[in-house]
Amino acid sequence: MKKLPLYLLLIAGLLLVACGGGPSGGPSSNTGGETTSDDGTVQLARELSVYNWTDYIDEEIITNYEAEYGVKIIYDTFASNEDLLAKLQSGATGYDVIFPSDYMVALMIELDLLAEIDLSQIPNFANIDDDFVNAPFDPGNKYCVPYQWGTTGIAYRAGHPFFEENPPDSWAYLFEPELLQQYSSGGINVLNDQRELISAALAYLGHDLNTRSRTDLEAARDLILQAKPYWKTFNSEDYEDSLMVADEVVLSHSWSGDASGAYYKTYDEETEDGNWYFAIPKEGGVKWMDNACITKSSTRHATAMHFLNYLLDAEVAAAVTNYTYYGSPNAAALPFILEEIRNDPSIFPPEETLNKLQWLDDPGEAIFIYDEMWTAIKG
Ligand code: N2P
Repeated sequence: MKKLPLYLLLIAGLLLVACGGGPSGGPSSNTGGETTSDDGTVQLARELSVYNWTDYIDEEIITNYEAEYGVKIIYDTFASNEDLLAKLQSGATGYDVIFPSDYMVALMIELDLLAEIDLSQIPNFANIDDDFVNAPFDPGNKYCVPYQWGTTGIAYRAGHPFFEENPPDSWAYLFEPELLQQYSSGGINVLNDQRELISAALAYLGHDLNTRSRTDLEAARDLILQAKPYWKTFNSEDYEDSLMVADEVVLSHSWSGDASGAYYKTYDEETEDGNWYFAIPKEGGVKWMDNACITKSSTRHATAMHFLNYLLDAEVAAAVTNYTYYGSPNAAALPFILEEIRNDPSIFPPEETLNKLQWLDDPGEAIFIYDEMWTAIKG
């Protein structure tokens, strides 16, 4: 791990003493706040509140940070960008570090929900691959650092008689009744995620995934409503384990890492194969990047940046990917990523596959149309 500038560097022993909550009161009786001494030394806060996607970090990464730096992490999870936004907009001010995706970063910047970061305090930012720096949704990385990236496609049960003959290669496998009839009795899951599900429908219809057209979005809604009776579940949280690994479904709209996770968790040494395969539909779809950002309301900004820097350490970032099976934007992490993950085209797809995929943008005012369609879909 690269050394932090001296004034941010915490001497763990000192912190433990300072935070012991001794009878003398003063800063040490402060439950979470940081303190800055006259010489500019920042002592890390006692606590940091981190709000991340479900099942998106190896717990050991958290406990290691707590043990090494004496900061207690209050960890909470959300299921979608929209849930995260709703939480912040409902006035929740306790969260310090959050993990919005690309389009949601743009929206949150606009809504003034994010605090600017100081990259000079995040030396491990130098570990990030140039391809992931300075993304259009956050020019100059003024607000966020890249955390994980991936793709969205279709996971399907290997060995299923229908899929053996007809390997899913199109979003038709999620939307066309003639196909759905052939395997829906085995269970089909879709991501409980409004941009993702609407994007899959838009891709199948040949529309721009960032369309602002009401006509396009209504067509996507209608396609979804026609297929919905064939779907068993809307789940984007624990579908990997509770539905795919558990064989409760035979096909799922899926994020790359969850499909790969299901493959590795069901891997059989004898057959040298896992039960779940992942396909990127020929019509294309979404590629996404999730980011670590600091809320505007955070009162523990220096500690939050310290934590961001920790996440960007090469070995820590590799441990994240070795747990989540998502792509890492951290170039320095690559040598520490398990070989089977590094060489897995479902996780790190070839250029020609990536070129078929689109990043999602902040839809501007059309967000209200997306919300309206989603309400109709879920109703
Ligand atoms: C993992 C969540 C993946 C995040 N459970 C997709 N943006």
